[in-house]
Amino acid sequence: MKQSGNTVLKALVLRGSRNLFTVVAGESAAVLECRIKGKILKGLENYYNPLAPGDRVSIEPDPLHPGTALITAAEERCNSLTRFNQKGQKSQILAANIDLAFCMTSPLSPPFRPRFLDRVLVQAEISRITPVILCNKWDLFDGEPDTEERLSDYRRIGYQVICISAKTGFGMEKLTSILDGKTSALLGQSGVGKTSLVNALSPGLGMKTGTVNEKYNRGNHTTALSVMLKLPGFNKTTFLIDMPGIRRMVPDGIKTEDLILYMKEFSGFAGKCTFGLSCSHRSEPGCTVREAVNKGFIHPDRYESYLRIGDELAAL
Ligand SMILES: Nc1nc2c(ncn2[C@@H]2O[C@H](COP(=O)(O)OP(=O)(O)O)[C@@H](O)[C@H]2O)c(=O)[nH]1
Ligand SMILES: [Mg+2]
Ligand SMILES: [Zn+2]
Repeated sequence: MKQSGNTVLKALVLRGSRNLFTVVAGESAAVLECRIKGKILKGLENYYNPLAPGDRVSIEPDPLHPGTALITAAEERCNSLTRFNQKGQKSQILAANIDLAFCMTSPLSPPFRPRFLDRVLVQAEISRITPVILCNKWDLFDGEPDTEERLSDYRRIGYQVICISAKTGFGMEKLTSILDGKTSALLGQSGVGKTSLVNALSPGLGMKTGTVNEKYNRGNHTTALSVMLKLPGFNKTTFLIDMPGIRRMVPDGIKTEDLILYMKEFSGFAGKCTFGLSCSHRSEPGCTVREAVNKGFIHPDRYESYLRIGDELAAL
């Protein structure tokens, strides 16, 4: 295709900051460094970052500078995983066009944090991306009953939970069978082992991993940008997006009153309370959500997450 004398190619964004992107293009799978032509992409002006790994774009290779190109347009996305960027007060795109969101935690080092998991699950639901809970570092699991109980509750409400160890290979067969042929994003706090998992799945890539900061028992932020990788040895449409550790996952794209719709076991109660859709599920009489908590259908910790995420949404 010719356009104003320049060759236009289709490309896939592998990584990017706010103005410099790495893409892979064409049959030759050439990797090119790109900037956006005219600096702004139509339709994406209101995002914190215009493009993310997984985005599909049109590019014009720069004949004067081999290995570089200009991005001229972005294709419409099937979906995008976003979060609210508080600094920029805008939606930040973490990944685009993905099939699975692996919500990654660890039982220890860093400690199991279901509260964080709930936020990531809500965001995946908002984005209409199937979440799968991955509990890595299972080799460190000490049998803590609270962790077992929470993981089994996530299974009960309908999430797939896979316990793995990037270190020993435990659980990897199950994981590889579900990610084969798909584009998946790895979401989780720093130090849970996202990059280690990428390396375990494709040893040749040798991505840099961090050591868990002993003092705070938190990881250092080793991966500064999200990066999309093609996994060798799998179906050729298998990609993984390794993301930087997310410290704060502020929900993006919903109103406070709609939060209930994005929490799996809560959603069936929407509109069923005495005060109908105007119930905040906090103190109103005849609240079916609080009744479900009392009856054990909704886990008290999930209800606590609901309250906290709701407070945060209301304060945005
Ligand atoms: N024991 C154990 N340690 C792991 C496992 N996976 C990763 N680690 C360690 O956890 C630390 C953080 O890993 P990294 O992959 O950088 O985490 P990321 O921040 O989520 O990308 C490194 O010291 C890894 O060696 C695991 O399955 N078991
Ligand atoms: Mg990492
Ligand atoms: Zn209610």
